[in-house]
Amino acid sequence: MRKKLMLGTSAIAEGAIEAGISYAASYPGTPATQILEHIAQHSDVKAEWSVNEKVAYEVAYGVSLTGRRVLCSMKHVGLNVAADPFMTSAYLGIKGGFVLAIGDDPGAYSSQNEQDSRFYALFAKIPCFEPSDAQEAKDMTCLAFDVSEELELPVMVRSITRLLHCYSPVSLGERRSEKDLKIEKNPETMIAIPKHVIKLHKRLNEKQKKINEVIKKYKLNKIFKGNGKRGIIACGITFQYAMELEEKLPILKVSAYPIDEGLIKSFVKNLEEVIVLEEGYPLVEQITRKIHPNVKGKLSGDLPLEGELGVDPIMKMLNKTKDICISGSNEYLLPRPPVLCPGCPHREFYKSLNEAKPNFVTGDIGCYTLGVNPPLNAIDTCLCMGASISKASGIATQGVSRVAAVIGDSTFIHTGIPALINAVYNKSNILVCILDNSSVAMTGHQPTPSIGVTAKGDETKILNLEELCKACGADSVSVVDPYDKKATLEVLKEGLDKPGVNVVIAKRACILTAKKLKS
Ligand SMILES: Cc1ncc(C[n+]2csc(CCOP(=O)(O)OP(=O)(O)O)c2C)c(N)n1
Repeated sequence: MRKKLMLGTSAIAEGAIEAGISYAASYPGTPATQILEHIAQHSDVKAEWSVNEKVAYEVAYGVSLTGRRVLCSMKHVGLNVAADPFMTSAYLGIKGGFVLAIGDDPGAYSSQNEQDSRFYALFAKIPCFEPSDAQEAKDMTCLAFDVSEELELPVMVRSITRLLHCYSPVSLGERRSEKDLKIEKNPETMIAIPKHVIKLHKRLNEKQKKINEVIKKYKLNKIFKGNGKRGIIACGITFQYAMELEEKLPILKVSAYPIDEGLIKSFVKNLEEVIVLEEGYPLVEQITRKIHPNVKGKLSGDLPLEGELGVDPIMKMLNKTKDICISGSNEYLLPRPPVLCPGCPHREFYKSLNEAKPNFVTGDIGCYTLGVNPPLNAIDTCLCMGASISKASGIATQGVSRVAAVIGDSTFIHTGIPALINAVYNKSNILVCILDNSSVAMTGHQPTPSIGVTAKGDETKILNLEELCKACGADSVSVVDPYDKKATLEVLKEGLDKPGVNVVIAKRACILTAKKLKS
């Protein structure tokens, strides 16, 4: 057995490789990005960066339809984008094992919110595994493929930044062989049209009992005996927090959902106080409150509802002096907020945009969001990926003039293109600025379709953004180098004053990528 020190992301990737996956699809997003990177760079498994999470999910679903195993990974908010195929795929079920690895980000270290994906799994009525360390992340991902095929359902493996971005030792097993290619056709179970939906939903509901049986069979939720009348229900990584406590309290370790209420009942039966630890929203606490009168957690106000939980608030709640300083204790660390790099082309673009004096600037998500910081103060709103152009259109419908939308190249391809078509179709008067730095810089310089390289490093066709915007019907499309201040200012001023949908593509490679290309 090989033992290696690895990141949680790599552990999940290795679990999938060990399970014999034939393909992996993802769209970058912290903390899940390195799952696909590991597969693409450290194995012979075919892998792709899809243009967004919905597409990644659908590509993965297609692979599963061939009877082969597939891993789809994304960050938590990516699942909002993929929610449409995700929800209905549970009704249809899967063929080859389908595992959805989700990276949640309590503490929003690199995200627009702190949503808890366990609720999505319950919403879709599929099983969700939650490892407590990298070894479990590897083992549970591998097991999730067997469970997926046993239940004919996608299985979610939910983990969080703290686990995914930490190194710990992982023992690797033998890699299993790929599944045989097997194409089946059955309209009643493979086509989600209204006349099949009720039957499909019934089938999904009937699987719920089996999900509980499978979770029991693999002993994913376990009771550890301890001393005293105070017990802990610890979900996922919080099991490690519970182990930090000096006294040996009884622990119910939760690693799989939906959680069997009967198990909680038997655990809390002789306890006077139950502490529920979970990273994310108080899901298990809510259930436990129905069962036991004395529950301490986030809903009781004993632990914070927001931010990463970590160990410190638990120690504080229990009146312990031990200060572990995992999270929140910024007094020990100098803050290091992200900033635009020296020489970043985005900064030069914003200087010109500020000079062009737009009335309102709708921002988007990427390195260029950092234009919000002083001294640039260049953005007035930021919501989610792809929203800049549609928000600008909405503002312009109310007669506000000189509205500019700022969006990166990857974000434009992700969800900006439909918004551009919408703006043209609905006769908006807006300026759309695409900041094309030829990479997905924010998440670690992954390639985009506009540079002609795949996740595996192979050459592929190049998407021409200028031609694309013209084909969408933009009234004007200009390409400028943001380092050329005079030309940039000119097209921005013109674009803000002219009616219609005017597009300015500010094109210059990210300073870090450009450096790498030169060396
Ligand atoms: C739905 C969703 N998926 C993924 C992410 C992670 N993410 C943040 S910004 C970004 C793309 C940034 O690339 P680009 O638009 O090219 O801008 P750059 O960072 O290169 O300036 C991604 C993938 C996210 N925040 N939301």
